Amino acid sequence: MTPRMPIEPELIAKHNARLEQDLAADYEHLGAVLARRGVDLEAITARIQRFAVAIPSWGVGSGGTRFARFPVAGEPRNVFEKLEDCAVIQQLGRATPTVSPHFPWDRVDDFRELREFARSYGIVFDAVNSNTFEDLPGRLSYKFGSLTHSDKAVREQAIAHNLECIEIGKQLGSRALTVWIGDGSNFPGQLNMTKALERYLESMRVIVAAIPDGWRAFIEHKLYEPALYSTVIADWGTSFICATQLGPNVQCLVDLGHHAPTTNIEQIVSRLIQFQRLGGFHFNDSKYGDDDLDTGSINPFQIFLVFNELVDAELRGAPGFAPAYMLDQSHNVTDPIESLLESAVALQRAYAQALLVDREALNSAQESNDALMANRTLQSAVRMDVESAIKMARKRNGGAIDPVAVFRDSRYRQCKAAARPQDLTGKSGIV
Ligand code: RM4
Ligand code: MN
Ligand code: MN
Repeated sequence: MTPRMPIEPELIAKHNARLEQDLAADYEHLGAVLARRGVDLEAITARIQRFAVAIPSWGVGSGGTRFARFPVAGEPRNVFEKLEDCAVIQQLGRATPTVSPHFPWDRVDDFRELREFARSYGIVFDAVNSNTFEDLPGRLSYKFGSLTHSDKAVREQAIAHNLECIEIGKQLGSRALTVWIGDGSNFPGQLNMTKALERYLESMRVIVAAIPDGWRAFIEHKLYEPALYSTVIADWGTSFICATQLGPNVQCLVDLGHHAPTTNIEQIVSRLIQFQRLGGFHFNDSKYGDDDLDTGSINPFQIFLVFNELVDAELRGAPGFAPAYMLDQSHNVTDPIESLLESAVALQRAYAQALLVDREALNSAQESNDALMANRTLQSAVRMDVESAIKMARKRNGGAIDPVAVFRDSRYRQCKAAARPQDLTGKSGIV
């Protein structure tokens, strides 16, 4: 079955035709530069073609801050419309074939129908995300925690929600559950830190027991917010300890924004790979905290260094290495579709540059304590302009050479602004 195409394929073809010649020349030049270094460009392009990152369903709605949210006209009002936008991103960018849903935000009556709807666009579902950080009317409150709450009834409600997410995930064809909790405290002394973690483990044991064969559970740490003094799963150390306590199918998820500024995230990644607990990533960028800015917009070098660790693991066949990639960002001032397109490219760029690192040279510089040459090896890879390889990979995968240009020219957003009158009580994005 040919997937439904929200953008006219002729429009992509028309744009590509205009850019093809320049791309061919740039690509040929890059091929020659890399050949001098003993690198086969075709092998790099083939790897970029296989690179995939999931879109979070909530990412296609406008985000917001504690102060305000400025919705983009025509933003999706429900999960079906979110999938339609995700299909645009995949059709143009060809790096995002999966969508990660969040519950109860994406709740529908018939999940089989939802799966079929996604399939009609060629999209499959990635990890299911549970939400025990927000209250629902008529339910017990998570104001003082969920899986770690002092009241057993609240913990049971939070556990039941995660079990339900697993059931939904089975119907959607997901293979993982991501658990992020907002539990923690705002005042020193408010929480018994030991008891809270004990209760977390107790609750998670019940959830993990329900994880189907072949699935993984990802636990996501975050150092602050909404709890502003302490969080129960604050850092990778706590996350790692919990994963090892909970079982081999439980792994740590690294959200780039969930660390203190200046934290050496690539080293965390290396540790988690070494001990086979790297579940995957929520990619975004940040300046101050969990800013959820677009991937690569603030510190592209950090993303490169993370990918340097990932490529190292990939090439040496590190045991148990199968990280799941997802974007997790809040688009407050841009069109989410454009931001997500550019963010996926930022990851492809970091990946491609990491593939260009001369691993042999790096290893020999490291072994001989030649710090300058080791760093120069990384620097010379990160300075390479790999844009033509990324564009070629996208074109070969059937996408647009310049996805944002096609998106703007398609007037998709303007059409949706008319077709999706906003219900201002509807919720999209992280608010
Ligand atoms: C959290 C965390 C979770 C995401 C929510 C919306 O800060 O990053 O992954 O599900 O935001
Ligand atoms: Mn996240
Ligand atoms: Mn976050």
